[in-house]
Amino acid sequence: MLMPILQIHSEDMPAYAIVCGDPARAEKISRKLENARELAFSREYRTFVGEYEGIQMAVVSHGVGSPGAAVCFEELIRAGVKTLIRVGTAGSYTADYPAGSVIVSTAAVRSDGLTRQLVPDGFPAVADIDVTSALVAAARETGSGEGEAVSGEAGTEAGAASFTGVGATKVGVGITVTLDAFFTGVEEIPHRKYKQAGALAAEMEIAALYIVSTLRGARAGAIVAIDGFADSDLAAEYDPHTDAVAKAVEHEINAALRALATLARQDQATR
Ligand code: R1X
Repeated sequence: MLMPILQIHSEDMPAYAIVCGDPARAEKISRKLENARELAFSREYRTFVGEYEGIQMAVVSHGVGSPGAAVCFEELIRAGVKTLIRVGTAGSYTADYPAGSVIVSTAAVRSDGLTRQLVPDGFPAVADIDVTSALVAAARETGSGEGEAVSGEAGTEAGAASFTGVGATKVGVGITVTLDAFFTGVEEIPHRKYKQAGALAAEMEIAALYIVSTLRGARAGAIVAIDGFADSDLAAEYDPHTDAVAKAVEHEINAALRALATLARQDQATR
């Protein structure tokens, strides 16, 4: 069956997918797959399939923002994808996780418009527990390249966690916030409250991923590379094109690939 917006056929789709915002990043991730091939590049949605550690998986870009990303998640699940991991970028709420860190999102604050049109107020946007466990383990074991794993303690601020990773990459685990607005207008976004309540970072698509996956019976998780500060008190000049961010992106990609392969092997063992 042809998915009308992604322009992919369900017959070509594996059960596992990595999703990311940027079509160029999807291509970059696909280069880590064996026998990678591009299935379609329709609007912002670029789809590759290939194998990682012998596991068939897809890599698909979903663009910026929840409504467009939700279209991608819906069509992927309709096409047969059952496990999705988002690999993204986010602004941090805490100096404990500066640019160059990575954070695994356990749940997302639904500060978006899209999910309000899908589920009632108060319905939680939560990650799947098995996907999250696999992601946390993989993020702590993996690095941006060759290197030795290190570990340490992050600060004591609410939501902060112990970290491990390769080199200077910190791995946080906690709640993220999904917003619609990237650039601010005249309305205030309650960054300070999110931060005080213990959220670690803000981005623009995870709530949509968790809600659509919950609604449609798929499982999902997400990992983000920190590329600056979301909170205006901490805001430095936004520059996502630094070596530290590139290293964190590489780290999260490696972690997501490893986690997805682990989950697939667990599924094979329990079938
Ligand atoms: O999720 C956010 C969005 O997709 C993070 O980065 C993008 C905007 O640059």
